[in-house]
Amino acid sequence: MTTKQKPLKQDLREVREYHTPSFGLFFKTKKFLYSQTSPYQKIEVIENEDYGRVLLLDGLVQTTERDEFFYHEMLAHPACVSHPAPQNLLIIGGGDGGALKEVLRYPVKQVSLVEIDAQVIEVSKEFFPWLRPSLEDKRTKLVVADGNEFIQNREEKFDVILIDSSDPVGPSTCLHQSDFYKKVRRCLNPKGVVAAQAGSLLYHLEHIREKNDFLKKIFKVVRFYMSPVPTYPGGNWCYVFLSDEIDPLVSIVRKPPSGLKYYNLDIHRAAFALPNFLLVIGDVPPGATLLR
Ligand code: AG3
Repeated sequence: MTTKQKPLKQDLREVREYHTPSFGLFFKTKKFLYSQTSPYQKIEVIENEDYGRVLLLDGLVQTTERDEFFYHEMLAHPACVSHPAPQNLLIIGGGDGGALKEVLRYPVKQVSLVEIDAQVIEVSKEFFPWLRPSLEDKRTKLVVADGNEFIQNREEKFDVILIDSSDPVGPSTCLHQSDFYKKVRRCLNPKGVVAAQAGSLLYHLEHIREKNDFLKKIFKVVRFYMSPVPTYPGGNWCYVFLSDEIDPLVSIVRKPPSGLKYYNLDIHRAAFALPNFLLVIGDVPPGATLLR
């Protein structure tokens, strides 16, 4: 080129998440809305032509306006429809408010949301204004604290606990370990249920296997399930349902709330069907036919 190359304009910049050193996801940024480093992590919000507002923490996509419902509905509803009467709920992580929005669709008494990073909550209120009402709902109790410390020696018991952590690296590491889940179990009511995000089917398989091993020593019911999440690594995401009394494939005690975009009871049942390479980690769900 003979002419001097022009600097890239703001609206042509890209944000990338590398899923492996040679593969990843990029968003062209229509607008760069926010970028700051909190005491815990780098927080970024961009706007993309197709996916709308996107929240990234330390360069990892947490949620996008377009596909957040795949993840948040699948984290919240399998647990909520399986519990006879969820009144007192706890969300660990999830400061963006996406999972909170889903559980507030039920007639619950209180939801404590424990987020380590106050700045994530503030950023969400400002740049994801549709999540603001949930974060400000009178049933919501926002606690800025380390989730792991919050449940340490806690007397309060919960009906539903959701673990909406980030990947098993950085500030979230301890939320993927055995000691943490032992504390979670202590905070559960007898019929209590837990749903936790468990990582990418493709990239976190070792973590998933490890988790299955230690979780089985802590909870009587350990059921992994899956859903697509188009912007998360691998495109398919794993969750785990935990309880001592409730099996999500047997106890569906109520209809899901209306107005959901992804979750319904057929999806609920189907989500617990695992591909062969994952089946080894779990019991075969009732009704599943094994051809080998
Ligand atoms: N929590 C799970 C995000 C994991 C995404 N990982 C990644 N992009 N590498 C999301 C919090 C949203 N409430």
